[in-house]
Amino acid sequence: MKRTVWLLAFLAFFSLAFAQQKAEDIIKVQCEKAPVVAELWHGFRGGAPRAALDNLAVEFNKMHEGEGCVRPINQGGYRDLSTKIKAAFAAGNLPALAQAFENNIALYIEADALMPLDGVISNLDQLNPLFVNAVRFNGKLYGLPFNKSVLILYYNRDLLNKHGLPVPKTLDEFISTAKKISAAEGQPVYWFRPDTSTFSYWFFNMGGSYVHDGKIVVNSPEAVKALETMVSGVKDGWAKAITSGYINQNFGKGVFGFSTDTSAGYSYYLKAAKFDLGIATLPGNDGKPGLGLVQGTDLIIFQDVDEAQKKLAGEFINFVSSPKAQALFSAATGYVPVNLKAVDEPALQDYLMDNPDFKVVIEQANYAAFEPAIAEWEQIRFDILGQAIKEAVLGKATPKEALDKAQKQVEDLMAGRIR
Ligand code: FGO
Repeated sequence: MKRTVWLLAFLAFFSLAFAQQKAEDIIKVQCEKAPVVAELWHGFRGGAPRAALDNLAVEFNKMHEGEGCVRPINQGGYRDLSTKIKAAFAAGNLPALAQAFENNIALYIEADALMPLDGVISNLDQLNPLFVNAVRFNGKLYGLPFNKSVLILYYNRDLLNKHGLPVPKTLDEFISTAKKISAAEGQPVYWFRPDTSTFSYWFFNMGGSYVHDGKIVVNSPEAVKALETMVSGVKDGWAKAITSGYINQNFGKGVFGFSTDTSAGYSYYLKAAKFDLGIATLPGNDGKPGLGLVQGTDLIIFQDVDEAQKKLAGEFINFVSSPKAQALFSAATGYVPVNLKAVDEPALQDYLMDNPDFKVVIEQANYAAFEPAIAEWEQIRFDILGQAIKEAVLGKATPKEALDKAQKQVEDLMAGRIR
């Protein structure tokens, strides 16, 4: 029995790696013959997102044989990607296409590096207006929402059944359910990464906002309360901070009950879970789902490449945002279909029939929240706010102390005093 499981796991892994290699090899051949090559720098290290992106490129290149090819190139994780793009500004070797968060777009606009996409995106009126709005800066479009995720609730259905408890619908119910099960199991069952993404769940749903009177504020009363909830969860034994790797990489190291994590983790969670994995809209307030942070990226086109590459890049963004491409990409990965017509596609209809849970991702996208789209935000969310969250969760400072210090750093940064 054990051997069979191992064999199956090995075969599944091998076939994925093999499929990935195959798509990459096909693209290599496609691009060797192509008169125009548009590079697409991305932050997908592997797994279903990378395979799905490569598959889209293979299909696009087939349709444009003799004309040109798009070549996805992984640059590490998302932050490595933005670091490499900043270096490419100086080196003058920018790609035609890249993934970017909205705050990256704000920064690249300051460098006058981006091609406006008004008149380029042919599917515009089919795209989710929330996502489109987020890529509009000073009235102009600078990105194509591509792989946009939303925070959802992941839960262990076996564990809830064992304890005879329903899926929590409100913040209070969430905490009391996590407390009850944790007490009965003798260990914390709400798992979270002590970072800005998890923090955003508690922060937004406790009424928090990062912008007050045009200023970035990370130490508001709501922020302190959100961080105190995470810290007290750990102290009171109902929450566990996962300090290394993704949550799905930690299954097997204790009893997993819940997490509030990106919908793009769905394929990874499904693969890793040895329990009946459930997903639900986030516990919220007043009978409504909670607000879920939107993550994932948009596709951008850099100005400083030749016209033939820009034209091909424009065709690529239209291809990947079509209803069919979005249906396939979403079903394979857990990203929200950015094209509202994708749900009518047979590929997504079939997927929803087999996986009715997936409706959750589509429903949660109606309760979405964004972080500020300002050029400094990436540094703030990782090096300032992210550090403060870690310090407080690891007990090195109280939530208030950590966030007050972070606020001072934010103000120094915004005043141009630190880099
Ligand atoms: C990730 C990061 C940002 C910004 C948010 C920003 C930069 C967060 C968060 C920091 O595409 P999403 O939803 O999910 C990612 C997807 C592809 O890699 O799959 C998720 N994944 C991957 C492997 C795995 O084992 N499990 C799994 O869930 C992966 O998270 O993006 C969410 C996680 C983080 O990267 O640690 O977006 N994020 N805002 N990053 N640079 N800048 O402004």
